[in-house]
Formats: sequence, C-alpha cells, structure tokens
Amino acid sequence: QINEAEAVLFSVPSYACQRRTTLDNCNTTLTDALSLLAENAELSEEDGRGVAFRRAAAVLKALPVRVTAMSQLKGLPCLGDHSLRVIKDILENEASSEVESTKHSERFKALKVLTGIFGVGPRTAERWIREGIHNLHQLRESGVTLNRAQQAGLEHYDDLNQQVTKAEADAIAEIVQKAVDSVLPSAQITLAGGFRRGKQTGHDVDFLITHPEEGREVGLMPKVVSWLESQGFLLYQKVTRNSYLEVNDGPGRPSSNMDRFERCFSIFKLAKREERGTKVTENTVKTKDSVGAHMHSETDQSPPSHSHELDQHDSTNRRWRAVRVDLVVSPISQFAFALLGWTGSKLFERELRRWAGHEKAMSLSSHALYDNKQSRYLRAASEEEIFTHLGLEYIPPSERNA
Ligand code: 8DG
Ligand code: MN
Ligand code: MN
Repeated sequence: QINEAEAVLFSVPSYACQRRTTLDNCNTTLTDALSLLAENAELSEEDGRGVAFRRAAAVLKALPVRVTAMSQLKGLPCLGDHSLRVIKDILENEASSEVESTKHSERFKALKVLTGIFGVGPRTAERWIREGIHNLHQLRESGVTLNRAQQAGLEHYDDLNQQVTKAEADAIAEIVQKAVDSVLPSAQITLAGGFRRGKQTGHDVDFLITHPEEGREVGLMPKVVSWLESQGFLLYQKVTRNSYLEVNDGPGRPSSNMDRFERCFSIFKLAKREERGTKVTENTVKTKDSVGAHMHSETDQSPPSHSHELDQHDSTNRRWRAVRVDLVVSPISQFAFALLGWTGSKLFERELRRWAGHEKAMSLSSHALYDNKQSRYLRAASEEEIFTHLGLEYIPPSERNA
C-alpha cells in the first residue's frame, strides 16, 4: 500500500507501447540530454546502455508536465541510477557535466560526423578513427576504399544530413506512386516511418508497397526501381532480399512468403521546389538544418578545391537535392505487420516486441505474430487487430513517438 506522501504524481506504464506519446514534449532539455547519451552509447556499440537511456527519455516524453524537481519522478519506471543522476545534474546545475563533456569530446564528434555518411556504421567509423580519420576532409585524403553506398553518402553528405521536409516527402510520394502505377496498376503505396507519425521532418522517407491481390507484388521491386532509374530519379539504390535478424527470431523456418519481402535503400534526386513548380505561396528559400551546418563547419574543413567538389558542396547552384528513401514491398497478408513494423518509433517497435515476448509469450516481427503457447501464427488485417492480439490498447501512429 502506498502512503499519501509517497503517492506517485503520474502513473506511467513501463512499456512504451502501453503509452500514448505525441510529438509534444515538455521535457526536451532532459530528453535531449538522455538521447545524446543514448546516441553515444549506440555509437560505441554499447546497445544495452543505449536502450536504457532511450527508455528513460521516453518516460519523460510521456509526462504531461515539465519536470522541475526530482520528487516528481518518484514511482516512474525505467529511470535507472545513471539517468536519474543526469536529470538531477540538469535540474540543479542547468546542464549535465557528462552530457557536456560527451558532446564536446573529439571521439563523439568524429563518430557522429563519420556515421553521418550514408553506409557508414559505428564499427567502420571506429576503425577509421583508430587510423586517425576524424572528419570528412581526412577521409577524402586518406585513400581508404569506400563501397558504393559510402561513396554516394560522402558525395551527398550535406544533402543527406539536411532534414527532409513533409513537402519533399509528398513530392517523393508522387514519384513513387507514378512508378508503381506504371509497372503494376492498383498496387498501393503507404507512407510509413516518422512522417506517418506526424513528424514534419525526417532523415529519410519510408514507403510500403503492396497489392490487394496476394502474390501480385512478387517481382515488383526490381520493376519499380528500373522505372525510377530510367526516369533519372535515382542517385543510388540497393535492393536486398529480406534477410535481417528478425526473420530468424521467430520459431522454425521463415515461410516462403518471407522471401518475397524486399526492400530498397535508395537516394533520390529530387528537383527543388521551385523546379517542381509548386505554389508560389510556399516558402521557396530552403533553410539549412542548423545541426548539419554546424557539423559541417566544425568538421569538414576541406576547401572546395576543384569544380566537381564546388558543384557538390554549393547546393544552391543545383536544381535538385539528394534525399534518402526506403522502399519496402510486402504481400497483403503481411501488410499490417509491415506497416506496424515500419512506422516506428524505433523504441516503440522494440518495446512492442519486448511486450510480446515477455508478457504474452509471442514473437512479433514485421511479417507475422507467432503465439508460442498455441504454437500458431495469429493473422491480422489491420494494426488494430495486432494490438488486440497483444492485449494492448490501440495506439495510433501519432502517439507512437516514444
Ligand atoms: P526519421 O527517418 O524521421 O528520422 O525517423 P524514422 O522514420 O522513425 O526512422 P527510420 O530509421 O526511417 O525507421 C523507420 C522504421 O523502420 C523504424 O520503426 C524501424 C524500421 N526499420 C528500419 N530498419 C528495419 C529493419 O531492418 N527491419 C524492420 N522490420 N524495420 C526496420 O529502419
Ligand atoms: Mn524514416
Ligand atoms: Mn528509414
């Protein structure tokens, strides 16, 4: 029994997938700090610590008021000693010394700049840092071999580190719709990822593609990609079979359906708004993302030496810009799972899976939901049905911003 003085101010369930987390966040100072520590942990391949900080940040995002005193945190889940120390530091001293020193450390800055290159993960960045490569200039001079993705990532670094706007996402959607209509009429595209959650900007644009008749989606991805390529919309593309980890975390072998699930990591060449000829009432001046600009000035000190480089760096002189786009093709029978899985946020997804496994003895993936007790797959034609199977209240996309 809880006595009066210890009563919790807010009751927050411990799994993020049990909570409604909108984009309104009254605790950005605290959540930015914890997110930075999470990012640092992830960049250092300490995923456990990363998740702990992400969970702590997510709890603060779900609070309806700004936290001003430690006493308000009593009884809240997911706040470990380390996160509490950071929060206390900020409430008492305006800033956390750990966050500040991390933010300004050469290692963190180098990891951030290098992993900011499309195709470069923490492991590669770490190796380059050990070889004395800390910024883009040093990378360009180093002569290390870059794969095709990394070459494209380096070439379009500034564009790809500038947030994609909703207007740009809509313009990409139009192109993808046209591609799909041209190669398979009545195939459907759905915007997923952060934009589906109501975000106004994102680091990429995510689309799911399906067809109302099961099986008609087979072979669709290569056709869509060929069409886009023939129209000059692609700067980079890599189509992969669905072969990531989650296929293996379900019991038994993946059904043959799963081989159909294909995705494409791409970089689109998007005409700038004035070139696309949209309404003049819209703001035609693109403001550069402040973080990107800051990182660029601090880390990439290479002077634009030859004309090619000048062309790549002076984006104002170009009629187009590079935008990261993810395409996923799903058979209609798996569509609800794919949609749920690709809408995010990443933490929300992780928590859904943890809930399924730990609380329900089920395995959730973006293909299927398997009930370990009944030893069978549970079908679902909508996200709502999946939440019902999981014994969770339905959380709409706009409230999955954990
Ligand atoms: P942003 O782009 O607006 O910055 O954020 P986002 O849209 O939330 O993030 P994202 O990195 O584009 O990822 C969108 C969703 O896609 C996210 O919930 C996780 C999911 N996703 C991947 N990779 C994979 C994967 O390999 N398998 C599955 N099932 N989902 C994935 O990003
Ligand atoms: Mn996204
Ligand atoms: Mn994505």
